[in-house]
Parts: sequence; C-alpha cells; structure tokens
Amino acid sequence: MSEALQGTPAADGFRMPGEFEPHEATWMLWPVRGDTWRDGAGPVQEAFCEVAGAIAAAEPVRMGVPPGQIERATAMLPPAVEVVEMESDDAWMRDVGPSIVVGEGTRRGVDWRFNAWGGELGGLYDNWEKDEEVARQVLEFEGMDRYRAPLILEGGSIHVDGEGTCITTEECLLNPNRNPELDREQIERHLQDYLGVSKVIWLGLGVVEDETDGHVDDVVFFARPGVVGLQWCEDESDPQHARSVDALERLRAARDAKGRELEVVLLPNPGPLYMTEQEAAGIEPAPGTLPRPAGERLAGSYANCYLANGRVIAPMLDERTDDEALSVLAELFPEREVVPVPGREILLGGGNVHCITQQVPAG
Ligand code: KQY
Repeated sequence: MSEALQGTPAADGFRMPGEFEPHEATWMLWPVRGDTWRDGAGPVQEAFCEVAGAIAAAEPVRMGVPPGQIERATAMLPPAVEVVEMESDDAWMRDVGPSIVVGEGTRRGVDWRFNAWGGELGGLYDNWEKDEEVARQVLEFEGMDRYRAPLILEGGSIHVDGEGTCITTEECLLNPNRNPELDREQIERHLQDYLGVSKVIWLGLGVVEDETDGHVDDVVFFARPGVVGLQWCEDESDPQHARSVDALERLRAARDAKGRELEVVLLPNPGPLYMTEQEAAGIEPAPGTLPRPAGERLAGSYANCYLANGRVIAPMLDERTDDEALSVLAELFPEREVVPVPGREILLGGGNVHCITQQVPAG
C-alpha cells in the first residue's frame, strides 16, 4: 500500500478543478447490493450501463467491479468502458472516490475519511471497510500520489468552481455524525487546505428526505465560475420550498472567491417522488442497513447531473418536469450536448448520476 503524502494540497500549490473543466476520464462503481437496489440490482445495472455509455461517448470511463461480477459487467457494459477489478460496499464513486487536485504539471488525489454517511448516528450501512479503500485504489491505478485528509467527507457534499470557491451545506458538513470535534471555522480550514479554496459558501439544508444529510450535489452545481444551477421548488405547500428559498437567498447574498456575485439559474423540482410498493418489494432488507419502505419520499434532483467533456448527463426523473429541465440545461450549456439518461432506478438507491461518477481532471 502506498504511503500518504505529508502536508496539504494547498500548501503544495494544488487546487481541485471545477467539474466543468476538461477531464481525462470518469470513474464509476458497479452496483450489486440487494438491500440498496431492487431485483438483485439488475434494473439499476442497466441504468449504470446507460450512464457509462453516455459518458464514454465523450471521455474514457473506468468501472470498478467486484471479482464475482466481472463477467456479467463486461457483458453488459458498452465495450468502450474499461472494467477494473475493485471491491466496494456500494456504488457511490462520488462519495468514496478521491477528489483529484492539480498542480504545476502534476495531479494528486485527496483520500477523505468515510463513515457511510453518518456512522453510528444514521449511517446507511454498518460496514464500509471496502468503501474506505476505494480512493486509494483509484489513485494507485492512476499513478497519482495521495493525501489522506483528516476530515470525514463525501465528494457529493462539496462543489468547487476551480477558482477558489467551494459550496457546501451546514446540514451535512456541520452534522454531529461527521466531524463532531470540529467547528465551522476548523472545517472551513480543512476545505481550504485540501481543496485549494479560499472561500466557502454555506447553504443551509439539502433536499427533503435526503439520506446523505443534505448533500449539496442534490441542490446546486457550478456550470462555470460565477454561474450556478439551483434546484428550485415552486410549490409553497411542499417543505422543499422553504429550503429552496433559503438556498436562493444565500446564493444571491454570496460573493465567490474572486468577489463576484453568482448568477443563479433555476431548475424545476421533480415530483415529489415516492418509492412504490412494487419497487420496495424488490429490495431485500438486511440488518444494519437503511430500510427502503414503500411510500418513502425520494430525493430526486436535476441538479444531480454530471458534466462530462462537451456533455451534460442529465437524470430523467418525472415526465411532468423532464422536458423543462432539459431546456434549462440546454440554455445553461449552449456549448455542450445535453444527454438524458434514466434516473429512477438510481434514485431508488438514494442518489443519482452525479453521485455515481467521479472525474479525473485533465493533466
Ligand atoms: O453524492 C450523493 N448525493 C450520494 C448519494 C448516496 C446515497 C447512498 N445510498
């Protein structure tokens, strides 16, 4: 196992690029858990193949697959997707993969600590040993040196603009189930040190019933420096409305690291969406993992899209709002092709396209 570097990315002159900057590749993990995914994970594997294919048309995709699934994954995935043997506890590469930072002529990775979204205080499964090893293995595969960050953090809880700004939520990063020994200032300091940012914009709550405790990647994303897309709930009777209003007010009041105001583009809110009886019946409950009962509200969001080279991979979630979401994204990204992919099966596991991908920025 490779030794972690001493020091921090910021002190060594590294920064995390925005997702909208050019990529060398994208990493994903193959879903298998019957207590997260219904019907033995078959339907969601199809959905992962569609996402992987949509990205692979634009840049290389590497899929981490456990040994017992190599044959099946290879048969199902588009041939352009590289299958890499890798164990994981579930399939959320955004959260368990490395945040890759770039410096003068080289790239390195940040390997965050992980506790399955809350450990003993609301974590989603009780054993995450394999997930803890994913970032290191990805970085070894890429031949990149590794910083081991002292912070428990999932990649879906931060977004950066590559020019010194990070957006996150208080609900997640200040949650006592992540880093209870650290206060807001200390957490900001770690974000500065490990992401190479100088400004942190704090939103309040994430989306309603988000099992990750309010990941920012279901709320907002940087389309480019100075411009964000925000999930916006118009319906005042929906508890999501007050959260959207608060997020909009905070974003409008904020200045980024370069002192700019943010332009905020509003995306529609799908649903509200709920787990159906039929979907819930296909999930095999297991002790020590989050139950996924029928009737539960799902944390659907078009903000959980992924920016691949020249493309926006957008989850389709609700036929009442999908077209509007696609037109807003097309207007927001005139230089990219907006590619719709089926989002429902991935949403049943608690996340979406952004949560299952992790970019390797170009060198
Ligand atoms: O980055 C994300 N928002 C990840 C969602 C993880 C869901 C775990 N079941």
